[in-house]
Amino acid sequence: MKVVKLEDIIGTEQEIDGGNWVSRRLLLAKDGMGYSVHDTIIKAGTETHIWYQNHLEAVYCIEGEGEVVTLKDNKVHKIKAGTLYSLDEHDEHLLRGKTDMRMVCVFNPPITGKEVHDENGVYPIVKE
Ligand code: 9YT
Repeated sequence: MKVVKLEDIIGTEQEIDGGNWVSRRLLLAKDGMGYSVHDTIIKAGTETHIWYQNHLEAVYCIEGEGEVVTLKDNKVHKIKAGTLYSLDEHDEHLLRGKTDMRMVCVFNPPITGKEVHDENGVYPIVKE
């Protein structure tokens, strides 16, 4: 069994500053679970274009509030602590933080840690 503490991830290469967000990767592909788990802060006042064409992601908000706009239908989905959204159709979306939001994110397939969002908000598949 493995125990991972957020305090041990902060300040390491498993903490990634994406500009609009900071992602602390608790579990990655190397951990062999078949998914990755991130504790991510979305910064207040930001809007991020995201389109995970190669991944499925579930996002559970545990602090703060904001919204997700799905671009295929321009629907605005309010997000607050206790709300989960699941990008089950690789949904292209805008993520807006009204306040700082703290999100627990699960990716399938798992992130390796080397991905950066490209100009289309996409994470490529990285083979380890
Ligand atoms: C909620 C979301 O997709 N934020 C962007 C960062 C991503 N979750 C990550 O790499 O942790």
